[in-house]
Amino acid sequence: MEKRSWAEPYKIKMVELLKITTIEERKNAIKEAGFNTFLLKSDDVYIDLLTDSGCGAMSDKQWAAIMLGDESYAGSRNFYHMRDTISEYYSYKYTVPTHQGRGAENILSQILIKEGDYVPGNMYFTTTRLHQELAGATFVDVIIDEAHDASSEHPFKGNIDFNKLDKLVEEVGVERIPYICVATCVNMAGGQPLSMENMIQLRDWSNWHNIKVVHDMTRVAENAYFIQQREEGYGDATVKEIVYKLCSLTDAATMSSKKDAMVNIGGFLAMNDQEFYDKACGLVVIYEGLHTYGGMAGRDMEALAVGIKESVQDDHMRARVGQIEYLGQKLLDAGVPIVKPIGGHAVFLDARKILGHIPQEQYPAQALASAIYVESGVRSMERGIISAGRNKETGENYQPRLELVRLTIPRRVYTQAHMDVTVESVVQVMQHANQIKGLKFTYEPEVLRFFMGKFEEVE
Ligand code: PM9
Repeated sequence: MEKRSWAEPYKIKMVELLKITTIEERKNAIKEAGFNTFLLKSDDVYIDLLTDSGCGAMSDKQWAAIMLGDESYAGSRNFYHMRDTISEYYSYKYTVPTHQGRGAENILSQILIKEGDYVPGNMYFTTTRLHQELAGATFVDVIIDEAHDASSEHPFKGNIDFNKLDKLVEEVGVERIPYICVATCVNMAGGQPLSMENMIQLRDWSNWHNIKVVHDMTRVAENAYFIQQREEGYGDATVKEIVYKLCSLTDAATMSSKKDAMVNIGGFLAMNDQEFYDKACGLVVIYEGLHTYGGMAGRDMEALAVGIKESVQDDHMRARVGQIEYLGQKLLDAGVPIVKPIGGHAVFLDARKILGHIPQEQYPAQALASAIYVESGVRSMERGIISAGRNKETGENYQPRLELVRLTIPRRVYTQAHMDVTVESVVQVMQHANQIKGLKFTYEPEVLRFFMGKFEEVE
C-alpha cells in the first residue's frame, strides 16, 4: 500500500456544537457526579472519550438507510438484509437481533450454561462475565500473561494460553466447560488483538475437546486490521477477508454493533447451529422482542447492515487505528505511561505509574479520570479495580494488575486537534499528579459498580 499519513477517508457534513465550561464549573460537576465520569451530564463534557459505544458518526448512507426502515412487527425486510449481511461478512448462518451486546450475552448464557460450569475467556469483560455468573458459571481467565503487563510489547496480547486451558480441563473436566469465550481486540487488555494463528489453534483445540467457541466479535474489524499489519502471511489480505476468516473459525458470536459496526444502538447473537438458533428464538421473544427484530427498530437494522459493510473497508480501518496511534504516540512522546502496544479503540493510561502515591484500594484510575475531566472537560473512564468488581464467592475485590484510564475514541467523530487537546490536558494533569487525592466509595452498587458508584476524596 502507498505510504501516506492516516487522514480520514470521509469529510464532515454536519456538526454538533460543544459547550466549553470553566474549571470551577467542572469541579462542581465532578463533585456532583460523585467523582464518577459515568454520572456527568454530557452537556458538561467537551471531548467525550468515555466510550466508543453507540457514539460513532453514521455515514450519509447509514442515515439514508434509516429512511428505509420497515417497521412491520414481523418479518421486516430490514431484518433479512441484516441477516444476509451478517452471513456474507461474518459467516454466521442464523442471527437473532438484540437491543445491544449484553442482550445477546444474556440469551447465550441462559442457553449454554448450567449451574457450576466454568467459562474460560481471554480476559473478562464486565457485562459478559456478569451474565455468565448470573447463569451459574465461574469465569476463568486464560489470556497470556503478557496481557496483564501494561509495558509488554507482545504484538498479540489477546492470545489464549493453551496451558491455562489444558489446566482447566484437567481440574474440572470438559463436561463442565460449555464453551470458550474468545474476544477479538480484547477491550480490558487495552484493545489488544489475538493472532489468526492463535484462533486456528483454538479451533483445533476445541474440536479435539468438543467444546464450542463463542466469539465476542464487538471489535473484530480492529483485530483484523492488526493481523493484516502484524502477522506474517496476511499483509496482502483485506480486512474484510480476515474478518470473515476469524468468524468462520468460531461456532457462534455475540456482538455489540454499537462499536465496529457504527450504529447508535443494536446487537445480535449469531450462530451456525439450528437447534441453538431455535432455543435463542424462544428466549429472544421473552427478553427482547420477536425473532425478526429482537430489540431493534427496522431502521436500525438497515443502518447496521450498511455499517457492517463500511466497517471492513481497509481505508476506514487505517484511519480508525491511525487516529488512536496518533494520540498514543503523542502521549508516549510526552512521557506519559500508557499500555503498549497502542490499542485498536483507545489509549489506556497507566494510572499505577502516574499516581504511584495512591494505593489501588483508593482507586487511582478513577481519581485520574476525574482529574483529567476537571483539567479540560475531556471525559474518560476507569478500567481497573472498580471495573473488576468483587469475587462472587468471597465478596473480596478482584485486584487486577492493570489499573487504567481509558481514552476511548468514538468512530469518525473527533479531529486531530481534539486529540492534541487531549494530550495537552493529560500532560497538564501529570504536572500536578502528586496533589491528586485517592477516593473512597460513598455508594457501591452490587453489580457493575463502575456505572453508578459514587465516591468522595480521601483526606
Ligand atoms: N463495551 C465499552 O465502553 C460499553 C459498555 S461498558 C462501559 O467498552 C465487549 C468487548 C464490550 C461491550 C461493551 C460489550 C457489551 C460486550 N463485549 O454495551 O451491551 O466492549 O452493547 O455490549 C462498552 P453493550
